[in-house]
Amino acid sequence: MHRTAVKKVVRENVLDANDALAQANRTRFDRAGTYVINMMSSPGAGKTALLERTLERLCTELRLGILEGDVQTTLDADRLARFHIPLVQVNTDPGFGGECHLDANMVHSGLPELPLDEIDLLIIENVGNLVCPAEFKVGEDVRVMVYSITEGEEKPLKYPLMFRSADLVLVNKVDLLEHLDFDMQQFLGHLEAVNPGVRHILTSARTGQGVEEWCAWLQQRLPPRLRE
Ligand SMILES: Nc1nc2c(ncn2[C@@H]2O[C@H](COP(=O)(O)OP(=O)(O)O)[C@@H](O)[C@H]2O)c(=O)[nH]1
Ligand SMILES: [Mg+2]
Repeated sequence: MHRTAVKKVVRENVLDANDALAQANRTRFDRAGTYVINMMSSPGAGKTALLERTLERLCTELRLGILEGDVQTTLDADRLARFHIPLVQVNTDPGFGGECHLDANMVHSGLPELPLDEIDLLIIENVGNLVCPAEFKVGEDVRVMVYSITEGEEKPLKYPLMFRSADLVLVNKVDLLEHLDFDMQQFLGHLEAVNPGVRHILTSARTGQGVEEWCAWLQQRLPPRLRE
């Protein structure tokens, strides 16, 4: 077989194996009654900053839990520790070869440290990367992508996978609009081209813009027993 064809088969096998593990995670989440969000973005788009805003808003209303993915360090977990909610850090280096994403097995490895039966909503902050995380299901109910306007208008066209797989796109750092040449209409056109009809919300973790709308979206998606 040609080398490229072999690589393709190996890759498909890896993704099939991951899908089976993701399904096992899913069964576990369902049994515990835990709704799961997979939050993805490039490094620095504002996932942790938006999570801080989200926890400030929802902590008293829902039983939340966080699984933090990073290549190294517990820096993001440390930022969220003040909320005193169940939180686990999964580092992909060295345990998982420094991978640029979380896969179903890595998420599975963090679950023993989370009291799932006591968590209504688990938010997984994936490793920062604009491509890899989108390839791996981890057992989530929905995918939320955070996109920073500092990344430019054309990225949906160049790196379509994550944009295409997102159920919601949080277009973040809009407080910086006046300082950038970012063309919002053009960006939204590109987003629509790769993921027709996908919902987006303009957010700023700095000013809090859009956080209410995002939390409302989130609450709408929850099973009826968890809604306000
Ligand atoms: N101006 C501005 N800065 C932001 C916003 N969101 C995040 N940041 C900053 O962007 C940097 C990366 O944010 P972080 O939450 O760590 O991104 P993550 O890597 O996706 O988790 C930090 O310096 C944040 O303070 C925002 O809405 N507006
Ligand atoms: Mg982060």
